[in-house]
Amino acid sequence: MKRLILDLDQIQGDVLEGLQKNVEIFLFFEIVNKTYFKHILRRYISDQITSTQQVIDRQMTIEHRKRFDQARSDRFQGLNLGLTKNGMTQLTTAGRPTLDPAFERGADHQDTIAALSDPPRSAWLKEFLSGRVDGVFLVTGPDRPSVMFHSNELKSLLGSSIKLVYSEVGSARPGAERTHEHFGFLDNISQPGIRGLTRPSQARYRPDQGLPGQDLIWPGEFVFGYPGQRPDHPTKQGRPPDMAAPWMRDGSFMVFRRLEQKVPEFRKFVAEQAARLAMDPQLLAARMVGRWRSGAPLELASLRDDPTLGGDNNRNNDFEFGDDRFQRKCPYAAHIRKAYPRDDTASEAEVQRHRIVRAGIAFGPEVAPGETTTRHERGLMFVCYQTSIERQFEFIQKNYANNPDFVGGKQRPDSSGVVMPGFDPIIGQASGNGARQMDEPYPNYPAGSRRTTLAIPEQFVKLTAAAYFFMPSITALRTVFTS
Ligand code: N7H
Repeated sequence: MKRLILDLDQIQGDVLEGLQKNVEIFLFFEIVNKTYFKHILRRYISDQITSTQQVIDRQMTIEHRKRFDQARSDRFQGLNLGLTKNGMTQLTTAGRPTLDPAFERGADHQDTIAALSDPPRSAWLKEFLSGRVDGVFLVTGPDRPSVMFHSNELKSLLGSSIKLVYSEVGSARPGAERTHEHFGFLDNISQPGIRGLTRPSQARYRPDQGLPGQDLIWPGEFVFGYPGQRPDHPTKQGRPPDMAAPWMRDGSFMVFRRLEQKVPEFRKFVAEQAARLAMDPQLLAARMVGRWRSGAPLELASLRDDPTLGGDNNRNNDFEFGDDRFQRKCPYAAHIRKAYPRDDTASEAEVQRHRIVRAGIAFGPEVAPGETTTRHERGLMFVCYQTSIERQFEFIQKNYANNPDFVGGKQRPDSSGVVMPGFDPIIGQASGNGARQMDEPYPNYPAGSRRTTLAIPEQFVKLTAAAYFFMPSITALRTVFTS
């Protein structure tokens, strides 16, 4: 078989590996002078775009320093650029082909909002809607001053060629919460492994996995120009995704969603509902997510947190759901079981066609003392990459998280009927902001048959802005979009 070689110098660095980011500023802009913008992009910016190869080299430096206990901190700057359909139209003089239908519709289209049960645009951030978003610069770095410095430099370079529509700074949470999102859970544990990039940690015994439990996925699911998954087989090579133009090669679609998290409200809800159900609040929160705050998965630690397991990359993702037939260990509706059901449906091959690479970052301050209802906006700048927005991100949101019938066809252990799992309690949305519920918040593990339901009257994760971007290859940025 021909060796699969990814052009890592061409693929933007955030797409497969994620730019190194303690802090990241998102600059959403409108192009006001396209000739000037193209000139600056070609002359000064395209050479500064961070590639996947650079991200990998930097990661090696970081790991090398860690291994030899060298104290020097790394000060890597990152820069990536995404364009919306409007931005692409602005920059392609001779017209452009039609791309992915979801991309062409856009995240703010009425049909997209209706299909995803998103809040209406009237409930989105006013600043985000204050202009046409043509593109986004992602500027990343080790701390806020350096990211602000580079983003100010970039803005002055771009001068009057753009109008800044909206910007937001994301940053890792402080201290021990550094790698945790605002509800308190360890994040960024499970990502698809990428064939041709992710090295199998046990090549001999598990050639189709990166870290244990991390299934390898064909790169065409995330980057154009490479083989994708085969619809009828979980590991065999499939066709590359269709490209409307050759310049799509090494590019990827990015979904951006600004998701506000109502942290005090979430904590209060969990405490009250745990008291009602006579269970440990930490266990209830874990059953909503599918992992404990430490990252330990319920499939491997069903009743008690196991922080050593949570922090062990060789074990914390090494599980399936199919053998947990009656949701005794992890509810069918738990966020990670909904978002990536692994082997729990009739076709694992099909599930593997709905994967995404996530690259988000937290935003907003810590909960202040005495903040019992949200006073300061905080949440997740959610970012994910794929080659089909419809089949990947939108499918997960619509057909899994928002669909109370998914996963379908599961029986109760006493054969008393079919289970209705309910909504993903973290990101699921009911149409018209309707009420949601999930099945089995209380664990029947290892045995038992207590039937419980969690009614979730409010949304703890609220969409406040969204957009779809194309992340072109570095050569496409230097040529097609700047000539
Ligand atoms: Fe989710 N959370 O803190 O509860 N997510 N997520 N997510 N998410 C994951 O395994 C969270 C969101 C996925 O491979 C973890 O890396 C929050 C959206 C997928 O097993 C935690 C928000 C979508 C996975 C959270 C949010 C997804 C995943 C466990 C919003 C897509 C991997 C850490 C504020 C539509 C599943 C980990 C796997 C994991 C949380 C958003 C999808 C803790 C708070 C919008 C595919």
